[in-house]
Amino acid sequence: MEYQNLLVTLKDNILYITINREKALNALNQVTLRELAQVIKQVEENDEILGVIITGAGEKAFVAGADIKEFAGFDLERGKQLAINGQNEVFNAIANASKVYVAAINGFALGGGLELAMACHIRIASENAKLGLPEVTLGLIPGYGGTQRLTQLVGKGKAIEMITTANLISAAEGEKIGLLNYTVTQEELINKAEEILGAIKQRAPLAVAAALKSIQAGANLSADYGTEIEGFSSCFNTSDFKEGVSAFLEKRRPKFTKK
Ligand code: DAK
Repeated sequence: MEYQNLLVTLKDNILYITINREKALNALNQVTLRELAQVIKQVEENDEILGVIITGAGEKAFVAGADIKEFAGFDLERGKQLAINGQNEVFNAIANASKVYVAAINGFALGGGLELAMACHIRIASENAKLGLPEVTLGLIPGYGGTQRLTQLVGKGKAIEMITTANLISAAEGEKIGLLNYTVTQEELINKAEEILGAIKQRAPLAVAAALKSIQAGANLSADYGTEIEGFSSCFNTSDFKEGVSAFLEKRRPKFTKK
């Protein structure tokens, strides 16, 4: 099947998904999210697929977040609906999948991009990768599960630091705090993902699926995505959101007014 913003290939029981909007640093717009939802659904239905690798086109970015130019005009209701749809059809659908997804992070993984990587079961990054949740710079909070998944992966203290400072961290730091499984060179990135899936492919698929289901059931028990969606969508009604997005588009520092 042909996609506008994805390259999708099946080889040796592994599905390779490349987000292919290199000029926009592979930012997730609505078309890309819809296409991802379609592919993720097919992964569950296709017995030939035993594992998935998600990466970004080029050597600069995995995904530099949701598409800021697109969501600049959203209001509370639209933001809320899109957050719910995105959570259900893409981010939670990956996390709850019966096959292992590996994020091969080949550069910037920011905002919705890091949230996509965190929805995957395993994360490997190239040494040049930079990771962060810069939403508060835009007057927003993470809206695709980031407040919950980052906390689960790195603990509350580091998650609060990363989300409230909006600071980016290096791949080395990401590995140190448990956000990444491995850091490798750009050349080694896909090989490392294939090596891990190569082992998983030889194991009993039903047992792998049962293990994933059991681990995820525990994670879901301690996650509150509803509060995140409420907090995220309420930000769309603030002047600080409009200012944060305008400042990004005008390439200047934002001036927040707490309104
Ligand atoms: N969206 C749209 N375009 C983006 C983009 C993004 N997230 N990131 C980069 N680009 C575009 C830039 O605008 C630029 O386009 P042109 O100006 O050439 O047209 C091009 O990609 C190259 O970027 P730069 O020129 O900025 O490249 P630099 O090397 O100078 O900087 C950078 C790289 C990654 C540090 C910088 O591009 C950057 O700060 N990007 C934005 C990072 C960011 O704040 N990401 C968004 C986080 S917030 C939602 C649910 C969730 C979310 C939103 C809505 N709903 C349910 C509605 C999530 C929000 C986020 O992800």
